[in-house]
Amino acid sequence: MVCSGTAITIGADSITLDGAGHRITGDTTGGGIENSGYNYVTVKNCIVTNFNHGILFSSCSHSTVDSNTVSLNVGAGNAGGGGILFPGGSNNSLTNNTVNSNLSGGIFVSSSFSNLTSNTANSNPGIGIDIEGSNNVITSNTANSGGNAGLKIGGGHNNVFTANTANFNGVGIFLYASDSNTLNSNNASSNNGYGIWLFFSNSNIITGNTVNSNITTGSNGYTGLNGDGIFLFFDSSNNIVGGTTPGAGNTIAFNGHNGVQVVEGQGATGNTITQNSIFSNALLGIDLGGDGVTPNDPCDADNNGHDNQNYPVLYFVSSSGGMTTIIGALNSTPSTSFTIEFFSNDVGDPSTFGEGQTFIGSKPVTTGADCNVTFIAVFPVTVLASQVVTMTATNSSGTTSEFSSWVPSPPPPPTNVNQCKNGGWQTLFRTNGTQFKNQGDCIQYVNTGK
Ligand SMILES: [Ca+2]
Ligand SMILES: [Ca+2]
Ligand SMILES: [Ca+2]
Repeated sequence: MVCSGTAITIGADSITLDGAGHRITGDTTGGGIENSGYNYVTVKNCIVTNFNHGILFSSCSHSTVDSNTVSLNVGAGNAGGGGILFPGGSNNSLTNNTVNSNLSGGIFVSSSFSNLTSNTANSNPGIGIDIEGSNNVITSNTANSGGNAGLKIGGGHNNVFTANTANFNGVGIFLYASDSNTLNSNNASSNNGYGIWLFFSNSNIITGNTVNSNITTGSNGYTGLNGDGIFLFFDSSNNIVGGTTPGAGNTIAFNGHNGVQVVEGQGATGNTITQNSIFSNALLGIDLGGDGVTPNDPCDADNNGHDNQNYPVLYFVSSSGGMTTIIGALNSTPSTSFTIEFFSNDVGDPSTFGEGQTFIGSKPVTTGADCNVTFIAVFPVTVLASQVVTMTATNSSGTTSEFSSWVPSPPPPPTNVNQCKNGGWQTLFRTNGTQFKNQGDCIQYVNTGK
């Protein structure tokens, strides 16, 4: 039977509608199942197709939509959801639904304190799953092959996304004006624009995700995007990509542009990129400003407002007996503490600047009044002769630099004996990276060049 207009309207609290696998089909007008304001309602095991919108729960709470198939609904209206829509309300549960091929989108939720678990929202020309509420828990859903974002958070805060899959969309996961959300262990790969895109979004935590092979092909959704793995855009501040606990690092590889791009906009700051595995991306591992390698400037004077944090400079790497020694330096804001992170890479990036494949360790350093600090870091790991080492610097407000060059550049030689007398020249290195034994050797070097 084909229904004209809305097929089923819920008219009381605490109703359970079990469709037992039966199908209701519309004539592209109205809703399949509608509930406006009744609570503790359950709708399950229904097949709902060819309406304007499939299942619409407006301002409902403590309600459940479970194990329905909601497809081929054609409404072009309401923000991102022609399939299942939950505008308003709270404490709802959407589980095990299949919501494919609805014209304007799969699932739209502006409820709060709700959970979405194990839903599938594939091949929707609009957004797969659109969350515009706060304090929701979104776990183990799949939103693939859509024409827009697979998962979107729009103006939603404190949501937790875990183990969701968003592949083959225009963008995998898109946060717009959304703060303090957590994205953990999701797969945002093989999308056509970006894997994860933050736009005007702050204080989000992005850990343990797989963000691979996002490459622009121009074939769907957001055309003109560049294929970055993770793109922090337009004043997105104080976000954390990665983390210091086991498993917190993201894998960000084989993307068609940069691994992570940060465009600071009008004063964004404090985006931390830590302990990830970033490799084999077409351009840089981290690009601040979207302009390729941003050169270091003396004392990092460009750091204010733009956060072009200077990167470390590699002097020397030696690995033997299961121990690796890395010597380098940082020139940045004076008398400031930083964390240097060290990575090994199977391949040196063709730019000679880096990516960061395998995290080796980190070391805190503090610059002197002259803006400089030289450091020696020793880690109980082996770096093969065929591998290269790169570094990042993160300042005390959490802003991470681009990766260093993997090509060692020897430190400048001492030029007068006072540099030796003042505690040594830097940390007493010759230009070939070998260490002076003592200050007498340094003075001899100044006097003889040997
Ligand atoms: Ca690269
Ligand atoms: Ca740059
Ligand atoms: Ca700088």
